[in-house]
Amino acid sequence: MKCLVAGMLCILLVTSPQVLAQGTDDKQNFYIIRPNDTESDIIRKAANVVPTPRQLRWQQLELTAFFHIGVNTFTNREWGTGKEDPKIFNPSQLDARQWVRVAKEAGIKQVILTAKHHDGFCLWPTATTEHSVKNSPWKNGQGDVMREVVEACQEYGLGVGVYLSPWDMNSPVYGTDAYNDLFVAQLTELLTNYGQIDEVWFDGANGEGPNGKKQVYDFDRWYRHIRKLQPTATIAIMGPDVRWVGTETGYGRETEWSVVPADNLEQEAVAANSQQAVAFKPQGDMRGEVLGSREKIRNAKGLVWYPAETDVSIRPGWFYHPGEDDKVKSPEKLLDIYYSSVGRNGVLLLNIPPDTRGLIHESDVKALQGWAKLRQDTFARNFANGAKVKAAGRNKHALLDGKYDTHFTTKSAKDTTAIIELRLKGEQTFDVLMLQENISVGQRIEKFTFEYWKEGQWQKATEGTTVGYKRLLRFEPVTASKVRLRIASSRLNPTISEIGLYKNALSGANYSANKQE
Ligand code: FUL
Repeated sequence: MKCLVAGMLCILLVTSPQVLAQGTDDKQNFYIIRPNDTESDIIRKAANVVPTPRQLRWQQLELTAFFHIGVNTFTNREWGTGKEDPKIFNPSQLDARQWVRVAKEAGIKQVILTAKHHDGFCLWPTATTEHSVKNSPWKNGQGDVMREVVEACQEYGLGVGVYLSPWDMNSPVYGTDAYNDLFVAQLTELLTNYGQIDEVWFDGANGEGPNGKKQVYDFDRWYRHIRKLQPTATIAIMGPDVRWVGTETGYGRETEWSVVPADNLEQEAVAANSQQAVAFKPQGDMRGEVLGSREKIRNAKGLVWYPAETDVSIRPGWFYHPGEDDKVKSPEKLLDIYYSSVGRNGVLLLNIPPDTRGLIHESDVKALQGWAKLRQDTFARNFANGAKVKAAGRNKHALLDGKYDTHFTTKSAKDTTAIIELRLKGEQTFDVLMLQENISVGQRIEKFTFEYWKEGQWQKATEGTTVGYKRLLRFEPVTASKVRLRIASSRLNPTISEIGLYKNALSGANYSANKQE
């Protein structure tokens, strides 16, 4: 991932974010900050930046998975060399339906296949190179892993994405202009022969090819091509729709803004294209502590919706290694990761690497089942359900109606604080708070406290900064019949779509607090 970081630092030319509407108070996917904008103009603009429909769909997936499989699975390496003989790719029992079923049973909504990793070996019978499954003994060279994954996803109703590594250690044309053409040809095959593709995932690794040369990637051309062939697909990481959270631990930021500075917005292009395709260039190191704070956006030239994806592997490596069968993350660890990724306004991308048989190993299946059970047991019952809501604002019933699209908000845009009091149905015991903002109107909440009534006064159970699409907070178990959420600061009238109170299925000190890795 070091290479990815280096890649993040390089300039990206990004095409086609949508301008959703015009005017100062309208919802847009990005805003240009004008030199005469005051600080409050900037805050107001930030509060009106919204996701595109493809970004909103992606955010609502919450859980996605990676399947890393390829020649590395058979050489027991993490990175190949590009010199591997295709004949080593020979999974004895490859069953993509098992992969997708296991993912689905764990609550995962979309999977991404490593169609080509840095070694250049293609998991589909491409016409662009001989370095593919068609020259492997697997299914006598007649197999197509991409096809099997896509068909399994269609059968089980999951979204499907593709990881096509820009770095290619095998291609003889890598390091020349011809490689950008070859890459476009590979994208064309993957994005036209397999039906709907929902995500295209690029990492930033940019090493040397077989002739010792490095490639200048024509990202702009690739993005335009993807938009043309699969307009609903999100382009992730080295792409305009989704950003890397900045670590591979599975732990996102406590304060996670989906609206971040885009300092090299192409003002001319924006003006020229207004409602259509617009060019802008997110750039810079995305690993910083808080990317979208008031301090960070104060001097921004533009603001863009650019949400975080939190990727981590269920094992120490991204590819399967038999020596790691006993190092699979436990259900408890995966639950902690869930709270710290999905519960921190991110989408989790959990890698589950198939083994040399071409199956998800028993250890991983067991861990995933245990993880799903912990989540089901925890979130089966919302102790706030049936509560009587007291709040000055509009649409109180939306808080507990189970519908993300409806939300509570204060009376006017000027009311940037709120108190929402819930009289629960009798005394309840809980230790998890779940909050959701309706991000289709923007991300606004900056600071909140959650309190419960005990011995004649309000006591603090927990507090937080950003909410975003979903915020989960754990605290010491509380028994109370009256609780309240105090929103102390928001960039515009705050919205809350849903509020939940749960009892963690894992009790004990270890998981009663919000921990960092
Ligand atoms: C990185 C790659 O170098 C790793 O091998 C892995 O595929 C990870 C998800 O992305 O950039």
